[in-house]
Amino acid sequence: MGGSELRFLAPFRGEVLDVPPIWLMRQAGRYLPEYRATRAEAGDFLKLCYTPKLAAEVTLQPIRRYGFDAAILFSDILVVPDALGQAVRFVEGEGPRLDPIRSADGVSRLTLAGAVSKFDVVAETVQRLRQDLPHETALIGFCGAPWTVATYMVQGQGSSDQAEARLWAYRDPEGFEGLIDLLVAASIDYLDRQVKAGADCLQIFDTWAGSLPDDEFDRWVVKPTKTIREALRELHPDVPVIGFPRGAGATAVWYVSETGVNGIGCDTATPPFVMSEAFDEEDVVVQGNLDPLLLVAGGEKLDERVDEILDLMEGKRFIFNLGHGIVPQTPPENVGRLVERVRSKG
Ligand code: 1CP
Repeated sequence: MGGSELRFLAPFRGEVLDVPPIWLMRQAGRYLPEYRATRAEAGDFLKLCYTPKLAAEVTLQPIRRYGFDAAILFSDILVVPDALGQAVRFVEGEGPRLDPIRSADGVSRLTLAGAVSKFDVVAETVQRLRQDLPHETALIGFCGAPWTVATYMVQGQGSSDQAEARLWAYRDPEGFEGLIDLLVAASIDYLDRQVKAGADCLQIFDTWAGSLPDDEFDRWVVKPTKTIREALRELHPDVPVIGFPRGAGATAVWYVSETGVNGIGCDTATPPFVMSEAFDEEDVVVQGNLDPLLLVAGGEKLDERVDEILDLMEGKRFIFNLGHGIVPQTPPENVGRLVERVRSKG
């Protein structure tokens, strides 16, 4: 697997590089014409995720263009509910739709045993990538965190406030816990298969971590992530796990020390002094946090901000990334400009 020499993994080995490794969340996606072509060939979005040849192709597209230090498996966090038996549809121009689950009864109809065949299709994509990626490129596997995946399963679609999951968690915590426990077990199994197939690093996306206050954050974000992290440490002690608890704010430090993640993804709103100092006492690599909209704006503003982030994180174990995913209206040449700027430093 060549894992140990990968430049991307150097910060996890404790090394500080002059030029930090770089990859971008949603680096494969609609801003790339070649993605739109492969997506049209697949027709349906989930079909793209479940066709290893096509999923591997779109994973490779941004690597060919920009030579990022890491590729991220092309899939979606909603593959897990789909595999568990809650059918997911992607409606063109609207986003995901699921038949909502709001009771223990609904959870009891899902099965982990049934999910394995779909998890194995994703693992096949990872295997292909292991063959096709340049030797110097790391491969990141991922899943959605149980809390964030649950918000879609309970709401039945994306939402700005995740109200249905939050209400269920308040009204019937034991029932809701049944769903979270199932997602913890499914995530461990899914990530384990990705590593066995060749993933060098894992990221847990908790896009909606910021919607929960203190005790709820602890119970639904921190504890499940800790369980997943500990189980994977038993299975694959050398594979680093990056947590991305978007919107966690000041509790991100607590999240790191409790969960034991090896990397912390900082979102766009994370202030510079938090990125550069708040994690100093933790054994953790910091990743982030350029505003994805600066990548749309481009120009000198983009250059200035990139330089600020590089200066801020000089001498730290750091991975350059955005604070959230690339948006579809991003001009591809601005991504090239960013990569060049980062690499010309140091
Ligand atoms: O039409 C299209 O082509 C679909 C657009 C798209 C893409 C490119 C979706 C639908 N998912 C993806 C890929 C994807 N999603 C990746 C691939 C790897 C990469 O290049 O980074 C990853 C890691 C995700 C993760 C994901 N999916 C998250 C967590 C990260 C984040 O961005 O916050 C979430 C919340 C989703 C759900 C999802 N999938 C797609 C959409 C439009 C949404 C958001 C739905 C909503 O909340 O309204």
